[in-house]
Amino acid sequence: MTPKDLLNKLKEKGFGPFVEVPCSTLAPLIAEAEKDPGVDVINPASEAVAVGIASGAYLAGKKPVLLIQNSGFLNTLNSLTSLNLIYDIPVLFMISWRGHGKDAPEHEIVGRDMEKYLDVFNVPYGVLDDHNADAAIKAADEYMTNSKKPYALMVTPGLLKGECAVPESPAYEIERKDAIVTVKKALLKNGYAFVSTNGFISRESFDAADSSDLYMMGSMGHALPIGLGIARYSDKKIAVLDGDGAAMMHLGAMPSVKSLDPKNLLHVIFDNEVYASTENQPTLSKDFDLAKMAELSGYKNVVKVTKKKELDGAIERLALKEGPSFLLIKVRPGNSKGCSRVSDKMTCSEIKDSFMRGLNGK
Ligand SMILES: Cc1ncc(C[n+]2csc(CCOP(=O)(O)OP(=O)(O)O)c2C)c(N)n1
Repeated sequence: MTPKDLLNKLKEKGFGPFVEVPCSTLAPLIAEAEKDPGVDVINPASEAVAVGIASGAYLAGKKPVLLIQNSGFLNTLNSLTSLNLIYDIPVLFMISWRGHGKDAPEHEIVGRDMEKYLDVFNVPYGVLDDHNADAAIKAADEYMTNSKKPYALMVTPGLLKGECAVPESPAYEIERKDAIVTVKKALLKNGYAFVSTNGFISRESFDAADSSDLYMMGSMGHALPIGLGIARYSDKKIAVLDGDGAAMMHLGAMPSVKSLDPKNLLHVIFDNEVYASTENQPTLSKDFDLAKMAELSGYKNVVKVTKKKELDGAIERLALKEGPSFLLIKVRPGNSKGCSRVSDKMTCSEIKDSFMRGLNGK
């Protein structure tokens, strides 16, 4: 099925706006919607926010569609159960079914039990294939009109084929991989332990130096909270390597820095203003200064760099300072080629064991 056909069928039934938090499986449909001037695309920072915006759009008379990954469906469950299902607010969940068949370990559990989750939360669903889009969308529309409850359309990996448009690159000169290499080199020398966010940041970090880091595969947006927990109970210096999209997904973590005041924490965000790992859809950081957020959140040292020549000195200085410290590095979109998933080399449990041995010395 082409993403354009699918989008047109949804438009014909009056669906929109399209509220998206990306998954690479849905990337061609998101790209198609982004370039259609007749479609309103909204890019909130998390699926939990997305379901709120979509619900508001319904209240104002729209027929909203959520475009989200199944891991992100789990981020919507509070609103689903305590808003949509009890106030009768229908939104169409279009959910990528990662973990349907062989996939990366972070998708295994949610993928295997996806139908059970939908059943348990009383969300009827259809699984899109190459031929059933008309019937599936009609069934969704009728159910939502009659019951005023949410409905889900599942999209399996590989179903949607097409271009994933890349927005114009910001003119930043630093490549994310080069920044990761520079940061890791300086911090390893100073005895830091690392927690790195999911997606290509962990892959590139593993490729840069195969140290005993907590390379996250899933739980997007939780690198900082994990780092805060470690920093509070460890004497080691802790570096959190984060993405702008991931950090903003759970931005509510940052004010905890003020109350916990971890002297041994350095939070580094590689800010490319997009979700590079899922084909460069825009995040909100183009117009939201994460360094200002860090200042408000009580980090003691806050530094922002946009130029290669500033990065070396900035990281060398921050490595030695008492924290909590924050470094925002503006980098170019895109991913370096040939970096394999860390989980192709180690199981998640092995990653954790290796990290704990490095941290605790046993
Ligand atoms: C809850 C959840 N929603 C969506 C995804 C899909 N996903 C994986 S990596 C990623 C992008 C990460 O973007 P960012 O943190 O900005 O780092 P970048 O890849 O741009 O360096 C997304 C959206 C996910 N893993 N989990």
